[in-house]
Amino acid sequence: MKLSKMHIKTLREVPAEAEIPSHILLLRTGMIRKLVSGVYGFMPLGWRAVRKIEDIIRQEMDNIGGQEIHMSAIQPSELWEESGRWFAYGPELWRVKDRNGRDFCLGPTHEEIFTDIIRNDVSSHRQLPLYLYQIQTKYRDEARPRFGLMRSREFIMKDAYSFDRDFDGLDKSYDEMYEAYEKIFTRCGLTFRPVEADTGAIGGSNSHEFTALSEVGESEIAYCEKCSMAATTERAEFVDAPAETDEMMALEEVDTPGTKTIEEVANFLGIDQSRTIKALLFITYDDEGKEKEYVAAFIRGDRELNMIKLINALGIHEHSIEFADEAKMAEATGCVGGFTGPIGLHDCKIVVDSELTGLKNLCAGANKEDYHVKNVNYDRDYKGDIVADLKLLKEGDPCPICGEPVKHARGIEVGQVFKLGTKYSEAMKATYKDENQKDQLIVMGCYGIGVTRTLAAIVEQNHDENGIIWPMSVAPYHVIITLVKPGDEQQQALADKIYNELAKAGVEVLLDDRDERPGVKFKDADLLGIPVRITVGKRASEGIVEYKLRREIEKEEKTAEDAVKDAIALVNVEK
Ligand code: 9G3
Repeated sequence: MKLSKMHIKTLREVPAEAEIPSHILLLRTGMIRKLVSGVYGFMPLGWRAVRKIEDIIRQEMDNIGGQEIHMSAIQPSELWEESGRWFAYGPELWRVKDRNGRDFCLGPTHEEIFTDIIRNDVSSHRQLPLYLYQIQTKYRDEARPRFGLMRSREFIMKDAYSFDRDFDGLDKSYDEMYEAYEKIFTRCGLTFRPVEADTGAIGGSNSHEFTALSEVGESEIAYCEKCSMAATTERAEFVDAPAETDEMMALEEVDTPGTKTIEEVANFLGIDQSRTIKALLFITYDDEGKEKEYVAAFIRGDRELNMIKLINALGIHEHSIEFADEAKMAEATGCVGGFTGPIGLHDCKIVVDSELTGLKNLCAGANKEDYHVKNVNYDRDYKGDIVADLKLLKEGDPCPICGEPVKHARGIEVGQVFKLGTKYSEAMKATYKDENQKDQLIVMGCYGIGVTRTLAAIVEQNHDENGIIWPMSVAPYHVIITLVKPGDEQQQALADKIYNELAKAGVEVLLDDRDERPGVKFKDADLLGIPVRITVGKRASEGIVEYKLRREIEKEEKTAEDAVKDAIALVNVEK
């Protein structure tokens, strides 16, 4: 392809909203184009890279027997009413109406659609196991789209669904997909970690998130360098401190004026924060968005609350809970902002972190302005409506498996695999007849890859101050020939010769034949990040060119023949 003919618009400057490298670079290279907030189009170079990622995904899905289909992006509300999810999701579900006022959504995911296919088509055990997948545009009306492709409102996802006779079958399918994912992300040139993830509202038994390590990622993972523990911090288990055997002492109310925070009351009473009980106050909403109930969560004073664990303990959706307005809550429950404790609260759901049930003689708020209570003991003085692990595993906390202090890292969630079990087949009556002609529920798994998010993650992990450094496997082109003086006969002839030999060998080559100063061409070659640059300049008359790899500093002069040979060899090894 000749750069003088390519429809490309590189930018020197980008809008201030582009803050992270991938967003900046995908805009500066002209690979993506913003339409509106959270909605991007792909221009020629960008779309070539997206298709490379898709092709890698297709190869690995097909290698494990996946069959590609392509479902509609628009989905009738009836199927979501059957699965019970139509009312479960808030404004993030992009609802639309047709000309007759019928309700649809732009699909954020396709569990209902695939289950509907299967319940109509599968009737015998002989048809299972079955893997169907698609590469499809998805819609989620994010409240705060940001970071370009990282969190957009329209994006491309590969979503696969496995259908098995039983849970053993699901375990096998899950493992096959898991391994296929490792191959996909390795081939895409990503540094990633599969981590245990929260199954959240989608339910099901367990799930893994494939996280591309990156400081700008929104996912936070906890991992142990000593054992194999790796989980999103939302999911990470946290082992309770050992139960204490001290005598329970008598309750004692103490005057603690103005000590609204854990730190203040611990300092005031000269005790460690781990000897206090922290209260966090919430209000929950039902599916119609009406106020449901007040919730008071209690954890050890030096711990942090893990909101996902609280939400899972309450069995509600993420958007059905908010921090309470303490004054309003006080009237209804007797709590006192800054002095709330578990004793004496009423008309409020008490959720207690499991660790507190084993600790003795703690200090808690007295539900009275400027007062705390000492020697509070679970069971004797208060009980929880719900007792569960609510703790957020922080950096340095003990690994739940081996006790070693855990490490934290940030990353970009590029893939997620879930065991769904029979959540959808039960709701939508997707069954098959087993060997004894008995109806059985189909057991499902679902497996997503954020294709456009993967593109952004690759750029996040592969760039320098001059631009992108594409891994060969997903590079929009393998080689760029920088022709210093297009008007010069000898340079033009040599460049054309190299171009044709590379193209004939199946190398994807870009010829920069623009009427631009050499410096601009070199800067653009670095910005676009094409893996191999061959410069045809003043030594063309001697058949000598300059050969440089984008990911290395050094350049070397070699004959045009050697440059062609080396480029073909490198591309064949790395693509
Ligand atoms: C919705 C909206 C947003 C959502 C979902 C539903 C995330 C939703 C989870 C999944 C699970 C898997 C198949 C591929 C892999 C991921 N955000 N999820 O279900 F209505 Cl608005 O999408 N789906």
